[in-house]
Amino acid sequence: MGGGGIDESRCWGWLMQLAELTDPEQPWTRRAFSERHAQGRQWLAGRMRELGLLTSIDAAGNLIGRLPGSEPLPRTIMIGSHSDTVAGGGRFDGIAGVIAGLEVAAALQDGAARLRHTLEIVDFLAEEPNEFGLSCIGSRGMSGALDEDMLKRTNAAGVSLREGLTAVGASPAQHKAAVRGDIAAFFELHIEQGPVLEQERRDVGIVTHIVGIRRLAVTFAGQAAHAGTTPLGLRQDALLAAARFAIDLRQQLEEVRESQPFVIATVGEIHIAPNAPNVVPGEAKLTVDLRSDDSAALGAWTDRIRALAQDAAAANKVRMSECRVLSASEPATCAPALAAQLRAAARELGLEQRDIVSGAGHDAAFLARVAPAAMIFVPSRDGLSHCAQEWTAPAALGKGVAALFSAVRRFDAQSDPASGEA
Ligand code: HGY
Ligand code: MN
Ligand code: MN
Repeated sequence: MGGGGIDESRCWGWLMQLAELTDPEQPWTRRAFSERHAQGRQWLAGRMRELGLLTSIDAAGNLIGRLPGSEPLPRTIMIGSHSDTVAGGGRFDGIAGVIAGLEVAAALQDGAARLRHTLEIVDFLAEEPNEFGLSCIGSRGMSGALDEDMLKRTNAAGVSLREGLTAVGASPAQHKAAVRGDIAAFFELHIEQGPVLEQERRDVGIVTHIVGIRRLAVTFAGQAAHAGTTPLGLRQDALLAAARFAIDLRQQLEEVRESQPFVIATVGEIHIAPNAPNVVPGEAKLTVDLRSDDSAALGAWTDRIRALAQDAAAANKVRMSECRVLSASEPATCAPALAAQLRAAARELGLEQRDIVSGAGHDAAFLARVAPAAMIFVPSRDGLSHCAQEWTAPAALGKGVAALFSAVRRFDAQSDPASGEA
């Protein structure tokens, strides 16, 4: 057994079992809407049922395990995260939080205990960017942030998100039925995906804010031409414009590196056409991932990115033919009362803790639109995430799960039906 009433080795064993359900040629990969992801969900639903949870898929495609409480309280305590991964991601991003929920349910059962509230463990659908160009699809659905235009989005094969949702057992025609108003508290355990907790030798991070994210599609339109016969002065090289843009963007981010609000951006995806060794690139399409803990900064930097792209295009005699917002999530503030429960739990367990802002996006940012939401981070070795090297030691995970378990029981015991909190 681990500290704090949880079973560290059971929790670790479950996590490794689910992590092993990966595309074998690219560990660790379980992409949303894939057969592999469906396998992972079957595995999760099996563990939920073994723990006596009633399993269902809601109208937005979220897998939910539900354990009625000991009292007929109207609202639910929810623990969740996501089981989909980026391509070639790690074994912890997302599933650590879903498995943590399973471990809370199992630890309650070990002690023949029940919460007063109904407990729900959730695997949110498609938290990571995916073939439909939209992240956090399930938590958008649960928080009323999924709309008809999004459902019309199609993947490269022309399949609509509406069809994709139907294929995973959701009911997109009734997706508004997924919107919740009965969640008393939402807790998400997640790996930090950054270096701070490890560097400061902290056991857990209590999240105060979660960044908002905007993903922008930027296209440079030049002219494909022969690599041997087109003089430099006559080229309209789209890749050169994209490279100029990426360097100028990085330069501007360096200038605000130490100031507030927090702003960061990344060009992590680029496609050039015709992408041939003996052809000057005629087109470059890239995605900019822009983040800030301040809404106004997200708007201002969207304008700055557009201006930088236009300048880079002009400097290379090409056009910026597109600068479009692909997806957007607003910055979120975690519920102070729940964060206080997590801090008290960590203190009670003698854990080293600190408050932390999340530079990663999470389902909790959407849940915070409809419920008090809180997050607890466990350290990531070398701060690495979204790669195969992602690692959190069993004991480190166990400390976070123990703090989560304690905070959930604290909230459950203290929330008062009369106050409307329950
Ligand atoms: O990109 C993110 O921050 C998260 O991993 N989806
Ligand atoms: Mn991720
Ligand atoms: Mn994640």
